[in-house]
Amino acid sequence: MFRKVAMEKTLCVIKPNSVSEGNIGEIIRIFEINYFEILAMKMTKLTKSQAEKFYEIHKERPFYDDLCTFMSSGPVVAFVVCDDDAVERVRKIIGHTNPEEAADNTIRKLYGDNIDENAIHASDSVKTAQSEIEFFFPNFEQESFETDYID
Ligand code: FUP
Repeated sequence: MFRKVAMEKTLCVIKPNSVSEGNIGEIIRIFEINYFEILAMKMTKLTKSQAEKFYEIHKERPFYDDLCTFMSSGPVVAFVVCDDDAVERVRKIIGHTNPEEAADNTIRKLYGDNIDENAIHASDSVKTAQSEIEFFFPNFEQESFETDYID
């Protein structure tokens, strides 16, 4: 039975501040205890131009250059999670963009340093998730073991 195929997927990126502060494990654990299934994961260091491409949608915003410099300043951990309603549920557990405004126990509240270095990225829609998964995992649909997942 191919139960996982129809489930919603989203992309998360543990940002360089969380990696350098030693919070990868704690953050992943939050996804596990919330019953998300992790389908793919990779540590990588983005070049500045890769970060610019990933955040292209923000290119007119005043923080764009600093954001891209930060996102290319050290390794990140990108991963794909799936669940019913994954995009919405993940946005809820990561919390508000600004850690100061984030709800208690959200990832950004727990591990974000400030609005610029807010610990984690997560896709904001199903459509964005598709292109962001493709960005970090270009062969995801072909290679993912989800297609032969046996329940
Ligand atoms: P979010 O979807 O919660 O990640 O928030 P946005 O799409 O509004 O912003 C994308 C990223 O830009 C944030 F995660 C962090 C960065 N940002 C800043 O660096 N400064 C700001 O004032 C706002 C956002």
